[in-house]
Amino acid sequence: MPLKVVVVGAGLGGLGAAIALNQCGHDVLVLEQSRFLHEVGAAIHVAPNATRILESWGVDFEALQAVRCKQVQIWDEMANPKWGPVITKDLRESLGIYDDWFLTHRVDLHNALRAAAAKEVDGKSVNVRLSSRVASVDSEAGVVKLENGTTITGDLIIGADGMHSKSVSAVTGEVGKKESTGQNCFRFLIPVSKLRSNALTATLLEKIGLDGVNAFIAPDRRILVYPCRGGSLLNIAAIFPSDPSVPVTDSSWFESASIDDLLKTYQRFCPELRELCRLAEDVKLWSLACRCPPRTFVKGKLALVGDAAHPTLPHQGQGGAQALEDGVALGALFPQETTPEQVSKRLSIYNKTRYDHAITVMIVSKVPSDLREQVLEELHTYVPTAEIPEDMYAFNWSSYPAQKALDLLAAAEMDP
Ligand SMILES: Cc1cc2nc3c(=O)[nH]c(=O)nc-3n(C[C@H](O)[C@H](O)[C@H](O)COP(=O)(O)OP(=O)(O)OC[C@H]3O[C@@H](n4cnc5c(N)ncnc54)[C@H](O)[C@@H]3O)c2cc1C
Ligand SMILES: *[C@@H]1O[C@H](CO)[C@@H](O)[C@H](O)[C@H]1NC(C)=O
Ligand SMILES: *[C@@H]1O[C@H](CO)[C@@H](O)[C@H](O)[C@H]1NC(C)=O
Ligand SMILES: CC(=O)N[C@H]1CO[C@H](CO)[C@@H](O)[C@@H]1O
Ligand SMILES: CC(=O)N[C@H]1CO[C@H](CO)[C@@H](O)[C@@H]1O
Repeated sequence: MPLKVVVVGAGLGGLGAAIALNQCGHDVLVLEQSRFLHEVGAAIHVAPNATRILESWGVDFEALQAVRCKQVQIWDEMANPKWGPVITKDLRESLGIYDDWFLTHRVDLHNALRAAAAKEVDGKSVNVRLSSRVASVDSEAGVVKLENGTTITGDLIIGADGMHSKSVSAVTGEVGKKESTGQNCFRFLIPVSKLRSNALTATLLEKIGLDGVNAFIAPDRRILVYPCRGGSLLNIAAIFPSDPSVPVTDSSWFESASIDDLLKTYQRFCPELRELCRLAEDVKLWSLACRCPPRTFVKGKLALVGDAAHPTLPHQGQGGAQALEDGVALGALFPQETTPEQVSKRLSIYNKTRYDHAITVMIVSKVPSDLREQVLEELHTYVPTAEIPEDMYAFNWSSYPAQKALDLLAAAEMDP
């Protein structure tokens, strides 16, 4: 008998878990609050370990309209080279990792996952129900209550409702409080054609190319630039110190900001970068507030995945990748023959597979890479034995969650 799986939230993490569990032969229902009419977001990193997972699920790479990332270049705020290209082909060779490394628009990735979820596997596909907002989850009974009063019962519940998760409270017993990290982020996209027809930004484009990530770094603020959608759009994320007198709010992905504020924030940057800011369209403000992660990812029949479990900030470009890793681990742990009685034990192995790794990436992602020693103490409060990874590329690229889950499962079965 297949398991009845209910997934709360159809973001990247929820769709990923749904695809993995449908491929195992389970009956998967996804409840999504929105109608996907205004799916937003800028570009997103899809690192080698995430592309590996997408490939194993049969996600259509063409549909991602991705740009293959070749390198990361670090510049100062005057657009002078600082450390030269950080990632070259050689580094990939030294890590022995050759899976694709993509830069893609979040909407393209989301659409590609939706298409994969709609594909039938052995006569079954994921059932996604839109306009279905979940009000609460009972983790022990496996009951999800919708805002319209309907209740739905499952053998396995996946809490994939993101940064502002409600299902997390079914695990922790409290509403996750947001804390300021002292940083905010402007996000916007500019058509590359528009940048090419402006003398200042055309010069900048020529310098940085369209095949990688470029970071322009001043001591307390930075601008990150990379292409997506086949190289026709440039994505900009600009991180700067937040105003400590402004209280942390439940900021949404839809909050807007003004070009004037953007220009003021980067007035000390070189004319080419200021021009880039001036050409911005539809600037969004992402308040980089952080929610404390829960002490466990599982309780009763409920497993948290993605930002609900580990609300990850953008410094490592790993938020999306970690959400997909959660899904592939679940897929490895719930083969077709799994019975409802086995769910709780399997979930404790899921927690073991993912907790330390995802929390390490999450905590390290709160600060720029060069400052990661600063978060060691905080990391130790969640993962006492954790070390700050010496090389974040090696750490975040050499993660094989499906294999790890299978190894832990085999060990647990030898020693029940
Ligand atoms: C609109 C949007 C824009 C984003 N833009 C960017 C970006 O530009 N760059 C970046 O790095 N990251 C962005 N992210 C975050 C990024 O997608 C996540 O960090 C990462 O993909 C983890 O995915 P997730 O599935 O855990 O969370 P999310 O992708 O946030 O998905 C959570 C899903 O759950 C749904 N949901 C929430 N509450 C409920 C409820 N009560 N009932 C039912 N459904 C619910 C939401 O509508 C959403 O679809 C964005 C997220 C969203 C939702
Ligand atoms: C409530 O929402 C669910 C999920 O979308 C739907 O199946 C159900 O018919 C709705 N019930 C009512 C009373 O509107
Ligand atoms: C999940 O893992 C964390 C970290 O190892 C641990 O503290 C917690 O107790 C685990 N939860 C369960 C239910 O095993
Ligand atoms: C996607 C990716 O490779 N993420 C990060 C891994 O680690 C390096 C080094 O800290 C980051 O700069 C990458 O962005
Ligand atoms: C989780 C996952 O996809 N793991 C894969 C990571 O990549 C290696 C080799 O590229 C595979 O063997 C793993 O299965």
